[in-house]
Amino acid sequence: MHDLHEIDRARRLLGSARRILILTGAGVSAESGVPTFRGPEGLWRTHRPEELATPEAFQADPRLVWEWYGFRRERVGACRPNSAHVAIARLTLENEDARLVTQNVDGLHELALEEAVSEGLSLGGSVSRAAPIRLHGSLFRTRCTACDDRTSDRHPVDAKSEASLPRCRKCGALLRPDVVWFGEQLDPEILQRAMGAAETAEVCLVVGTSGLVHPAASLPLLTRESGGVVVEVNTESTPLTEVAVSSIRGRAGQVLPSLLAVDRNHVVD
Ligand code: BJW
Ligand code: ZN
Repeated sequence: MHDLHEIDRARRLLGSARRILILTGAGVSAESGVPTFRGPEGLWRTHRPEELATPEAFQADPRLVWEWYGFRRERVGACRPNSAHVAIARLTLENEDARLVTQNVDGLHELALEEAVSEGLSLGGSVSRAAPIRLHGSLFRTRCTACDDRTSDRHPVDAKSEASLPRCRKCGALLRPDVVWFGEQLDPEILQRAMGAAETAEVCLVVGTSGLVHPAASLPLLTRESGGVVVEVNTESTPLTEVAVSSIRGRAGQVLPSLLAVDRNHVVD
């Protein structure tokens, strides 16, 4: 059971802030049925994600890597946003100074946002501002290995042989998932936006990330160096626990709805 006193303290911190940055990782989607990366359930067959999510792995065996992404596309395609995604979507729609930065490639934040908007929850704020800043790309997009053409792509992947792998419509070269692998640079414009949000945030709320992968894991440190505070929600402690003023042990889907049901009376406009 999570500590109600700690949740209350964190809720007051969030309630008195306007500029809020929410940084999410795989743990926010765990209750939707999306496997996290680290830990036993992150294993796919006998492979660790660290061995597959690299340009070297793709170069050595594109079929194997595409098979893994095909499996994940199928699995994630059957998942629904959970109450954490919904609470975050509401906050970013209601508070125009809130920003969401995600490391996730599963598209569940986007889906929660679309659903909140179609339920009439947009309170006049811009929906594109509420859209997540995606640090590591998307499972449902591809990029050409030759001409760099990017498209959205929700098709099942035929990874029976190298000849059946997805190919570029423009130049015929092999496509790759449009995600950021280890050792690859993040899109500089996207990283700049995320760093700007981290620097100006009064509170950085970090949800369900191991805090091991950089530069994502450096964003809360940037908030702290700029005079803001860090609040963490995670089932375990992480390297970010020690920089957080408040760290709540619990599941995102259980904690976030009460944490973000912010009493707007606390807010000084
Ligand atoms: C729950 C829960 C529930 C469970 N509720 N919580 C500085 C220092 C050291 C190294 C580096 C550095 N800067 C750069 C590097 C190198 C490298 C890096 O960080 N290495 C470290 C691992 C050592 N970084 C990079 O290479 C990055 N590129 C870069 O910096 O370019 C310049 C450069 C290159 C080389 C050297 C130096 C500079 C790119 C990183 C790209 C990461 N890509 C992946 C794959 C994306 C595509 C895909 O999905 O296939 O991104 S790897 C994988 O890890 C994925 C994730 O987004 C990312 C983070 O994982 P996350 O979200 O934290 O998930 P988990 O599973 O680890 O944790 C889940 C957490 O949730 C746990 O804590 C649970 O307890 C918790 N949880 N259920 C709440 N219900
Ligand atoms: Zn091409």
